[in-house]
Amino acid sequence: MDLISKVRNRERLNQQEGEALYDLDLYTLGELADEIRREKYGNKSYFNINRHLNPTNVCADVCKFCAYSASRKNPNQYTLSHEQILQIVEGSVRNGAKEVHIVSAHHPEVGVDWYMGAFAKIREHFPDIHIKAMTAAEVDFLARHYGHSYDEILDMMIESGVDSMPGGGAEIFDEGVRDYLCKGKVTSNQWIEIHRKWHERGRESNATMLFGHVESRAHRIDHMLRLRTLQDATGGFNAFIPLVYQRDNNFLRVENFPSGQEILKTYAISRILLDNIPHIKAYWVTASINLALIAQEFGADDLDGTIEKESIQSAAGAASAKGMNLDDFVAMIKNSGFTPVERDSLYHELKVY
Ligand code: V47
Repeated sequence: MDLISKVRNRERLNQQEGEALYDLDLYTLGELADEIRREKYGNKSYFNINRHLNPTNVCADVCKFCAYSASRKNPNQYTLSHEQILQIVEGSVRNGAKEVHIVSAHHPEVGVDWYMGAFAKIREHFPDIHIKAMTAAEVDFLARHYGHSYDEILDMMIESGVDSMPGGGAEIFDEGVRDYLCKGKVTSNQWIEIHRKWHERGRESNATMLFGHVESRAHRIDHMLRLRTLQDATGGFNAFIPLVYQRDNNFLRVENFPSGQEILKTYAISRILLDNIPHIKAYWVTASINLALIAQEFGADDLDGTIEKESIQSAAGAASAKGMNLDDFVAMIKNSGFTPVERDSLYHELKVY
């Protein structure tokens, strides 16, 4: 059976077939992904009202693509106190945020209690806010550096009030590319093990893929298929988030950046291959808002959120430092022909605009 018929019959594709999807023309691929997206969600596009918070940029690891951590290129170190973190969350809650998305660098001195204490304080003062915190890279770092098992760190997170885990730190699972990008950080198998353990605790998480740097199409497909295998076992992933590499202020030399077509194809292929991960998120921060809006027609059903302040990708050149105004966001989704639906962090619908 040919590839297009296989997709239309909702049959599972393997590595080779996944790679072959890239050879289809953009419109055919978009149509196939859009059929699946509309079957699941019709005209709805999801977003949430959230706040990104990055409590420290002091990092023991060196990832070549990172412009956020304090380094030779960014000598301005900071580490927020719990009081400062609480003040920020208080302001965001006042502005309507229902989720705080907390990702830190790998601080070698503050101790596990600084991380967990921040979550516990937020939980104590704001019992209703959803805390999405700690990438698997942070879990691995805290475990290794401070002498704990993954189980201990994950249980501490739950005791401290963390609700779900973000998808960061996945980068590209291929071991060769990963060694080149971020040797010494959480390995691919460890990233998968940590999410498996989190899901086994009845908790949900997301998964990212950083692409558009030195990886090949085959590496992207391999990355998606490793996630599909874990999802078959646990069902704990809510969303897959392809992150488009941002090039400024870092140590990764890249010759060829992906075209808009290549980015849209990657969204569409993820929708087709990841038949068991419900949501494909076009993270407007790295796709740019215009391409993210178009990605809604290429399989994506989620645009992340208003964010309020963004530090990781904006350090590398993305136009996201100040987040997105809610009214503008809603108007843009409407003008692009979709129905904006505000969701909570676990994708329950809160408001249809
Ligand atoms: O893992 C770092 C990426 C990630 C760059 O779970 C870069 O809902 C592009 O994981 N260009 C952290 N990306 C952010 C993240 C995330 C974002 C939004 C939503 C969710 C979610 C998770 O940022 C890291 C890394 O892959 N990153 N540097 C860069 N130069």
